[in-house]
Amino acid sequence: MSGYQFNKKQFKQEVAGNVKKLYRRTIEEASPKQVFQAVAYAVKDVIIDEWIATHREYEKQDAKTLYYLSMEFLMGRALGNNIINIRAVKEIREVLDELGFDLNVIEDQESDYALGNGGLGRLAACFLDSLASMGYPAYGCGIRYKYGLFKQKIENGYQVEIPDNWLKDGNPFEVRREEYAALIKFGGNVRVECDSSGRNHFIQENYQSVRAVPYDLPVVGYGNNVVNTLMVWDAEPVDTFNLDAFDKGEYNNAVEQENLAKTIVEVLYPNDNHYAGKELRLKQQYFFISASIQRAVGKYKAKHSDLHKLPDKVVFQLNDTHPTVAIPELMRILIDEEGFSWDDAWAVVTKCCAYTNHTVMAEALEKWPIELFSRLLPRIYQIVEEINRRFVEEVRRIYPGGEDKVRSMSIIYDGQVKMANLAVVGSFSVNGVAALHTEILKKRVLKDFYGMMPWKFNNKTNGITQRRFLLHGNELLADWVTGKIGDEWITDLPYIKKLALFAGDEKCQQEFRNIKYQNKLRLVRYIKENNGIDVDPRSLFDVQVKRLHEYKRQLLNILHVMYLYNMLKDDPDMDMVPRTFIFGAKAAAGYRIAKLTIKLINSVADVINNDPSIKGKIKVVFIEDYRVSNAELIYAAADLSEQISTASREGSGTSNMKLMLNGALTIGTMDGANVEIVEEVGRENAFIFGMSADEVIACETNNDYNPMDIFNNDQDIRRVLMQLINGSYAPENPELFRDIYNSLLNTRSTDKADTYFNLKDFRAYDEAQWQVDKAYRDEAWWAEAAILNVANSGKFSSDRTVRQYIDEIWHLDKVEVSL
Ligand code: 26W
Repeated sequence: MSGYQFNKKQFKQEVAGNVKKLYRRTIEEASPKQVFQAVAYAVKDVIIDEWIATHREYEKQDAKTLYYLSMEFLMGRALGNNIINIRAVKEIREVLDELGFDLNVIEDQESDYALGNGGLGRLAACFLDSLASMGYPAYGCGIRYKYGLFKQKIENGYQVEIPDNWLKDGNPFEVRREEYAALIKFGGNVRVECDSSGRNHFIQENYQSVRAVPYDLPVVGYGNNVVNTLMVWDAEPVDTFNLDAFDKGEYNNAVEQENLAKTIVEVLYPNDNHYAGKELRLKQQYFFISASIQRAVGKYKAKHSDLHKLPDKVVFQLNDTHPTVAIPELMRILIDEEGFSWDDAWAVVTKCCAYTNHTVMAEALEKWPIELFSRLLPRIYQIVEEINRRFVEEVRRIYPGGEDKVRSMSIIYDGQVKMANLAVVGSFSVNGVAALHTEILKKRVLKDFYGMMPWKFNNKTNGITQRRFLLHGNELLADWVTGKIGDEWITDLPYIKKLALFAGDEKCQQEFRNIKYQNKLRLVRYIKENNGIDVDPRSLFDVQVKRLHEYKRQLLNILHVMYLYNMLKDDPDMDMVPRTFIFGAKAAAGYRIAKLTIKLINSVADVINNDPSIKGKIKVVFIEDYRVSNAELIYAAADLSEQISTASREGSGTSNMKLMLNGALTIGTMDGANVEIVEEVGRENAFIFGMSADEVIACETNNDYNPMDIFNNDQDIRRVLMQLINGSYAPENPELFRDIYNSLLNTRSTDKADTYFNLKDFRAYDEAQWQVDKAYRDEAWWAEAAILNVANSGKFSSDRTVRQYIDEIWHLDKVEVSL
């Protein structure tokens, strides 16, 4: 596949040499952390030549380039992935063995690159892996946050957020690219100057500025010599405290500029699916967008003279609305700096930009107050106003008297700048992230836009990279699959379908069960070390790992555990398959009810795990600090995948795919990509329950759900709910979970109760859970279904997703790199 040969001997010398150079120690004296650094630099040496060669090839072919604009890239750790993708796992493991170190231990020394919250950020990382592995020119563009997503500690059952100082030991893989530094301007005012030819010039003055400096990170393709780039921007003050500033008495301004530079890239906002309207966040957005677009335009101009043809060579993908200022920023550059007319600029922008929507949750929609937006970005605001003026004119032309349409589609309305509307108007493509989600966008959330410009709308069902989530995360299963069908699945996941042939074979089922068991032992050890809880590896591992959000319904899961526990208390001999309920979830720091749900899960865990009377039939484990690196351990060990969001709310979900790929069966609602998972694997190999998206939406529209009726009529549910407020799980403070109880019933105010339909879906969920219990007893059936899940996961590779983006949106040129 690739021309290069890994040279073990040279690599070994380099590792030892690096330890000496970096730490003045011999390899025998080095700590695992030091060895990690030394190995990482040695790997970087291998990568760097490919990196240079790749970009030389891109230049030579003048290939069309994707800029994937995203506030978040949840990359996880780099070393293990890079070693896999340069295809040197075996060799490097041997080298380390010979040096007396264990590769796994060395990998564990690296911090996760947690520059993202959850699904959206990890999707961006998977796309970069697929783009490089398929050989397409692409840059990721983001922010080099000094602090990534907080680390989670559980203290007394509560989540405590610890700053994630991921760069404290330095990052061996990054390269600072001083030469691409860009100036970013905030605030001030816009002066209009008319030149002799009657043309207006817009000049921003009295602004504050920061210098954006990119750090490039290598994104290594799998065995193809391609190395792409993730550029993340750092902020630095612009000549602070220069004499000029003092002379002019601008001391304050100089200090403010210095502060701006310090704060702007300080920390990733930990909100997921919730818009908070913070000024600093808008600064972050404009900061990395202006810098990235400047770099893209600069790169284009180095080779081409006519910016009108920019769309032939450049495409910007907007990962949700967070990068939407790209649209007016590119307008600004073309008009103010390049002398374009409005119409010419608009023609270019609307051929370069494409927008992905990830969520229909109303509270996630970004709407900036005009006052804030125009104060921070005065010139950009003028441009947005003009985009809006022209767009509204067009709406009125197409729909005479259609003021309802003007209201719903206006970019500026009700004192706010609506970023989703701007993204749709300024893009040539608008896509959802699963078939159901895209339909909901077309029929509801963006209905009027769909009516007016249906050609823009398309679906791109999400995917995940099998190279990280099977090849790296589950070596045993990966080797087994390769042993059965060969290794084509690594670059062509649908090939894994061949495994279906073996699903019914008893010996294969036994092998599969053994692998699952080994992976469970690995997770049991991790849980023992990190949580101090003893878990029975023979129990059914029932896993729900994802951000904590009410719509994802971790609450439904834990209420059901409480209900099972009640049954066991009533009848300790109740016949059930022993289960370990595994949760992993971070809650946004300001999301009260989500944090309280974490406390509830931990409180329930405390009671149940310490009650000998139930004979260990249920265990509840909350895994602290769920993140990409420990996710890989969890997926590999899972039997059951909980995908139980309120139907219509989950855009796609991606943990559903990762768990399927690792042979877990899904218990879930018909939501997001679950619908397509079931389509692939067959309803008989999953446990589907609950209201459909249409039913949820109808129920909301007609307002005909009263959870109180269920509470009054279902004694089991009533009992569980009463336990939230009678101190069963919080004897020292019986009121502790009152807010959760109220969110389900809302007995006090006129606020709507249980907007996520927990109680309405409870019985159906319980029934599905008993089907799981029954199915798990049939070892052969379960192993067959699990293998069929792996075998039918082919559609959910991000290689497929990226292929569709390329064919239908990006139209990139493939590049071959040989060394
Ligand atoms: C403005 C605050 C904010 C922050 C993050 C709003 C919205 C977000 C993201 C869109 C949240 C997110 O990660 N959404 C998830 O995206 C995944 C990738 O497409 C989907 O699989 C998930 O269903 C969706 O919730």
